[in-house]
Formats: sequence, structure tokens, C-alpha cells
Amino acid sequence: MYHPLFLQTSLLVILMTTNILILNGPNLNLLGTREPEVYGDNTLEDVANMCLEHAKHKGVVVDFQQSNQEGQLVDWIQTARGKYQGVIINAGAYTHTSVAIRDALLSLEVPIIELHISNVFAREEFRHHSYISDIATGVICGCGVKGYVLAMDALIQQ
Ligand code: CA2
Repeated sequence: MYHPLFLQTSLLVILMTTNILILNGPNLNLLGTREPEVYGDNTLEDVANMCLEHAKHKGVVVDFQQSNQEGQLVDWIQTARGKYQGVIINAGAYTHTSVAIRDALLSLEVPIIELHISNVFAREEFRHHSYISDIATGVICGCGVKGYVLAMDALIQQ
């Protein structure tokens, strides 16, 4: 039998935990295999480990996901309601095309950081438009995969 104070403290710790969802869109699973001059040479697994390591250091919990399917990303965003205190999204090419991802993000009431590894503004014109930027709390781009850690810190500080 647990002491009531132990149960109360455990519940408080659970309630106070900061949970961050990190979503990655199409083709980001190819990170580190091609175009190192644009995206660097870290794999997505390296990036996930870097985020998990940083989360441990900062005392937060991170869920790191990637999908090539727009609907899967929408499902993850929908189920994030009430579970996470912040969302980091690198929607990949869906950034520039997806009203569905924008609409799903609009249903969240927590800070959202839009993230890009490359500087999309120094690239093709079609990458300059984002369906996410104007509804995001912040945007990080062009900082390489370090941007994931910067985005985590931005959320943790809020
Ligand atoms: O810079 C970013 O993080 C992007 O979100 C990456 C997307 C691109 O469509 C966006 O405009 C900017 C593409 C991800 C593809 O990643 C690859 C990585 C290595 C090799 C091939 C693709």
C-alpha cells in the first residue's frame, strides 16, 4: 500500500511533466543519405537521439515521429490535444501545400514551432510560402538539425 503523500507527489510530477511532440513529414526519413550539402549528414535517427538526449537533460518528455503520409500527420496532430504542452513540426514539403495540416494545427491550443533544417528562403520560390508560419508561435529555419534543439528550448522557456 502506497502512502497517500507518495501518490499525491507522483500525480503532481505526472501533471507537471512537459511533453513535447516533434513531427517530421515526407522524405525526412532520408536524412543523411542524400543531399548532405542541403540537409547535413545526420540521419533522422541521429536527430531523434539528439532530441531525446536534450529532453533528458532538460527534464522534459519528447515524442519523435516521422511519416510520409499527410493523413498520418493530421491524425498525430489531432491526438496531440491535451497530451502535449508544445509541438515542433517539420512538415517537409507539406509545409508548402497542406491546408489539412494547417487546419489540424489550428485545433491545438499550445505553442507550435515550425522548423526547417535548410533556409527555405534561400531556395526555390515555391519553398518561400508556408501554410504553417502565420499560425505558428515561432519559425526556425536554416540552422541545420540543431534547429530541433533550439525549437525545444524555445518551447521549454515558454
Ligand atoms: O529544410 C527542411 O527541413 C525542409 O522542411 C525539408 C523538406 C523540404 O521539402 C522543405 O522545403 C524544407 C524536404 C525533406 C527531404 O529531406 C531529404 C533529406 C535527405 C535527402 C533527401 C530528402
